[in-house]
Amino acid sequence: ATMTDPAALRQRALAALTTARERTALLTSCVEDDELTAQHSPLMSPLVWDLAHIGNQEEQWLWRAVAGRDALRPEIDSIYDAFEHPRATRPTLPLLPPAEARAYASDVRGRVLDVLERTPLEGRPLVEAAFAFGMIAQHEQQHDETMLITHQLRRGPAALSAPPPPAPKTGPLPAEVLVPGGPFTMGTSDEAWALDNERPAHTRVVPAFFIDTVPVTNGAYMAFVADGGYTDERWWQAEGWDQIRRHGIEAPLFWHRSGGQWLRRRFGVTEPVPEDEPVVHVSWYEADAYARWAGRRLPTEAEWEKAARHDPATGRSRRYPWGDADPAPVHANLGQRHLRPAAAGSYPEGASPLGVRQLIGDVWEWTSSDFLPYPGFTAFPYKEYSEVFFGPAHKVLRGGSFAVDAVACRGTFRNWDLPVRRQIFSGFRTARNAEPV
Ligand code: AVJ
Ligand code: FE
Repeated sequence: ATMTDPAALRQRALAALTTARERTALLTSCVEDDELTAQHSPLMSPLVWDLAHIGNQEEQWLWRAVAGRDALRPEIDSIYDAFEHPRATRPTLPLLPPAEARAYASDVRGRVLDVLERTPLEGRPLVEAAFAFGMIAQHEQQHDETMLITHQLRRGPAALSAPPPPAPKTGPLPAEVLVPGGPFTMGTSDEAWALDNERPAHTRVVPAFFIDTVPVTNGAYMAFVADGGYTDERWWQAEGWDQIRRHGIEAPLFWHRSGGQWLRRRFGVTEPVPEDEPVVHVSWYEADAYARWAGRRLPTEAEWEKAARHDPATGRSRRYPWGDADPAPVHANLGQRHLRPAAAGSYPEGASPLGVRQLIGDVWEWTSSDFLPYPGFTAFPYKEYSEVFFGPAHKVLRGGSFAVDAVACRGTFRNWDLPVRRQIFSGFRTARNAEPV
């Protein structure tokens, strides 16, 4: 079945919406209701805000926009408008209490599944109608990642657990991979559920560069810390230096030193920092400082995508590093199946044609690039998804973390955040020029 077959589209939308709701239900039922209304960090919304916001976006885009029906709860739209209320102030809003938020989200979902079944996708602009369902499934999964971040920030005993990722089976890998210079196709014009900022496909010329085979590990990052990386201004951009001084930052978020070793709190459990795992919870400034200390630099966004998608044998850009097949568990650590990144060198079957590993899943990877529109960008379906964030304030992250569902992760997928952010599941890999510039 192809993505132009209405039955396949309907089936795919149903599966994506159902998977997202199962995750949402788990994330909002594994703690007591009082923990859903509490604010665990001023950086995050109360979990119950995310829950009703998920339902409200679904109501606005699928019930109202696609089905053309009247608003169910127009009076709550403004409470769940992310632009009207910054996260820190959301606990002060007249939020729907947990039981009502659950009932609202499930009422919307029941109606939307009915719409999905009855809407003749055939008779509509097929891609647009089908896109709206995919967009809403991705939106819910993005908030499921946001809610997992809230769980990570939450104090107290563990509420969530998952088996560890499988141990890597391969031997030593080369430290870096040479990506040859020349043009490649960046972005997409034909991926059905690609969001506005991933479009359109266009040619980029990227000079030859070397990129790390795997993301930077905790062990490598510890060497930077031990070498006085956080006390040597040489490695830091001014705003990053200012941030670590002001907040007394001396290691990634959630690390602390005890009995001569680094420990880390992860989802309510404290453990020694595992040296072979990709480092996570670092800001763009920390990633940038590490790279400079290592005599390297962050890859640009175009370099990252070329390393992930370019197939030198055919000159084509793949959907994913391993090819065009949708992600399966052998390819990448996605979907909150494991609540941690896998050891560096895992997922040989997810490698790119040139042998770069773990580009998809595990940790979001900071790039050196500002979040900017591609040539020919058009905002849809709303300016607030991407367009209002374009500019030098936000840096691009690529590849997705262990917390991202496959529906919201592609070789072309673009995430962005402020360079000071470190509560997100962010890591990085480094690069260097192959030729003198
Ligand atoms: C693309 C992850 C930056 O969470 O702010 C959720 C996604 N947009 N609701 C975010 C999003 C609207 C967005 N990120
Ligand atoms: Fe949202």
